Amino acid sequence: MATWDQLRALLVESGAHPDDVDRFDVAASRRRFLTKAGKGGAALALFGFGAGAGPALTGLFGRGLIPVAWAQEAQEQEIPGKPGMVVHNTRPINGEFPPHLLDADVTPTPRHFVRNNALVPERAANRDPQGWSFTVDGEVNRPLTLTLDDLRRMPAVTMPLLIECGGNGRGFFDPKVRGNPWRRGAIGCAEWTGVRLRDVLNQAGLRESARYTAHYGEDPPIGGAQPFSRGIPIAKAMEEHTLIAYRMNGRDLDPLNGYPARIVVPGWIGSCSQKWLTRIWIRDQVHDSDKMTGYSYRVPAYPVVPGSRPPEEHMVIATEWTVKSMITDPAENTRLQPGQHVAARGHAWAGEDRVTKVLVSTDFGVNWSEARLRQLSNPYAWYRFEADLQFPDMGYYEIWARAFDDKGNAQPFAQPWNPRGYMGNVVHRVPVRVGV
Ligand SMILES: Nc1nc2c(c(=O)[nH]1)N[C@H]1C(S)=C(S)[C@@H](COP(=O)(O)O)O[C@H]1N2
Ligand SMILES: [Mo]
Repeated sequence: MATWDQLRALLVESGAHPDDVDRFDVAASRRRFLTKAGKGGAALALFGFGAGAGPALTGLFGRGLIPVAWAQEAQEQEIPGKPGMVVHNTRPINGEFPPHLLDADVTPTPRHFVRNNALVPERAANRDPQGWSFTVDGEVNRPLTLTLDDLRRMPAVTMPLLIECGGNGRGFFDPKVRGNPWRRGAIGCAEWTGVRLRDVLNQAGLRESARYTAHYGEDPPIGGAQPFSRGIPIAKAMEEHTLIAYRMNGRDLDPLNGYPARIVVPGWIGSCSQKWLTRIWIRDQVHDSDKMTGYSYRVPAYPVVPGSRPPEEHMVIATEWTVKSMITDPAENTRLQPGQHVAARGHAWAGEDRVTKVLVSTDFGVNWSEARLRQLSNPYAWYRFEADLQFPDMGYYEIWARAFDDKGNAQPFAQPWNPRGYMGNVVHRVPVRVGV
């Protein structure tokens, strides 16, 4: 059996950047390396190449370009309801799908990522709505308790909405930061059905003193942690696209995505979208749970030196996403023939802002052309972009996509760094090989 060090040496010898190899030295994949890879050839196979492909790899593993290994991991672990999910953890469950599996305008439930801080509640696992309700209390005139039937009797809305984990893209942070090394797939745009949160809050009657929400769910914490809880300012809670959802893509919620009901706060980091909802506490101050304070879901108020630790009082709550895009077709590492035309496509989104254009490049950012761009439904669903590309000559290329918003922001080429790896929005680079 090969040791990790032997495999690491082999991959580095084959042209992989040591930092990129180490990025995969996370407990889960390490275990798989040790059990699955008997010798060097197997290690290369894990990275998507046949034995003897060593020399051809040189140059392919530029920094940040090591997606093949990751695609391979997808087959390793099956989570019920989420076939093919790339699983970072099983306790709690955390997993994502690679961009080429997220091409649909509306993300199918089996392809919607899962980000859990705690265990899946038994009620959700059993899909048993008996006895479930949630309360609204705190700075309200009429505290409420609502059952699933109560929710279903209220006016319902249905719309595709983006949920994206604040840590999506963390895997591209350099130096590495702790936390799930999400690549690009901790995002989904499912069609959610539910009631507007503001309808529920209006029913409870917000007091003048109401300032912030505090959300609670019934997922049992692991290892003595506080129950996972975050909140949002009242203005965002009252926004018409902020929902309490009880249907996802026309069905009951998936147990992993919050059955029987969850909050959906589109455009903001996913942690605002409390799953397995049990309580909305209206507060007269900014919510101050563990996950609202310190370095949790907070970013420095100014750009910091990569790897440094800014003082806690310089950290501010992470809220809405900034402009981003993702190429969903072709898949990373697609092989093409010289002269081949490629209809490239993907998604763009911009938190609270509007996407104004997406530029694409096939020559490492030297030349750019504007993709066709369409807003698909509401501003909190992703936009579609498409571009006709051609690769006349053989060689190694990358398709780059860069989205711009109506505030004049664009995606960066190098990921700005923060201590916990939030809000990653570096340009997506899809490697393609033409006749090589
Ligand atoms: N009760 C509860 N709600 C939660 C979480 C959690 O751990 N417990 N995780 C949050 C985080 S960090 C994210 S990114 C989203 C993920 O939603 P999804 O698993 O449906 O994709 O749920 C949020 N809601
Ligand atoms: Mo998240």
